[in-house]
Amino acid sequence: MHPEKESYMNFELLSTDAATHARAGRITTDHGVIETPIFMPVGTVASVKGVQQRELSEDICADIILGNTYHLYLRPTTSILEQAGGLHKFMHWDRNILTDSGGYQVYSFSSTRKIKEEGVRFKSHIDGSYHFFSPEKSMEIQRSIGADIIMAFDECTPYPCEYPYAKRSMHMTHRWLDRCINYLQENAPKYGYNQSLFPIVQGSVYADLRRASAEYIASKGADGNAIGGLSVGEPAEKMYEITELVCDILPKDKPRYLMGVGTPINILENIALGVDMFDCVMPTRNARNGMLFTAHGTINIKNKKWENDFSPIDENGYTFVDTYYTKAYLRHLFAAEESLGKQIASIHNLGFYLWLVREARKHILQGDFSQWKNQMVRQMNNRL
Ligand code: PRF
Repeated sequence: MHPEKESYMNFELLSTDAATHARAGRITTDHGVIETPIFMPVGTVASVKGVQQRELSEDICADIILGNTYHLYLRPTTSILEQAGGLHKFMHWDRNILTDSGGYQVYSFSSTRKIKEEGVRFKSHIDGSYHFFSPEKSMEIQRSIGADIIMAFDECTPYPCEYPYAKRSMHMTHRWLDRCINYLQENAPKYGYNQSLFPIVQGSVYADLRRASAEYIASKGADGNAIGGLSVGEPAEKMYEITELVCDILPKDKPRYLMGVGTPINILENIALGVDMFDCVMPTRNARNGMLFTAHGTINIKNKKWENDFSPIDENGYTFVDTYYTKAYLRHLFAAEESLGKQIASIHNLGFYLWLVREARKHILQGDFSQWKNQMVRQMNNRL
């Protein structure tokens, strides 16, 4: 699509907050513009659970969603995705897609897995069959899926993790990254548009390992860089400490993606440390359990106290559902176990997350991010 350029992805850094390290920027790919900071709804199996693509684009205003190599490889399989002409066409989503590389999902979903230098052997959580992922295989699958941003194949160490294991694992993740890069040098994208590889910083909670990993990742000159291995059970303060250290080393002129984070408060704190991109299952998973995020705190909509509360779900109205339906109605849907309840709650939560990052961006550009963030963090800590 852009033969004159080796890499089409472009990142413009528009503004950096004076009081924090928060940044407002703009990523442009062959599938459009992503205003940063951004939250990416998770659509593991070519579906953001309970939410239609039209709602994602028109109501929630998502510029980019996330898919998972592990799941898409098992179902619908790469053969089906190739026949469809890639994931964008298969699911009728013409904005951006990012795919995770599979490693992390193998660790969280597969009951048995064996990690070796060559790659990871694992058992499918669907039918128990055995499969093997290597850095090359992950790149090959991600080329067939055809996401705009693809992730390097890494090992996400658990928490806690002994220092020697974390160190060995980090070096293996670096060697795997080189194999991903080599593979992509020899194999062009399949669908005529560019795919940007984001490498992933690892190193558990050890400052010296994180520093070494960030320097190694930075030296690759990728279109964007990710921080993995956090939000795996460590205290939030530890996560912030590591994010700060890593952001200080990663290039300023490239987007930074913190994988699998997090609560609305985690997101604002990490934006303040210089992170531009986030994803998490929390807004959709918690919605399915009846938990709503709002600017004034969280709501358990299943609670009896909402039984006769006929006020709108959320007066702020992030999406149409917030003012279209009442709390009492949504509570009823959960009590009656109607799937519509989960759908409405998912649209609300995603709408809120996307509103939150748009507001953050607005305040960064306006120059009052820090005060706004501190007030939001105080407010969102409540249980309503
Ligand atoms: N690596 C990859 N995906 C991830 C993570 C990681 O470390 C995390 C950690 N929170 C979430 N998703 N590849």
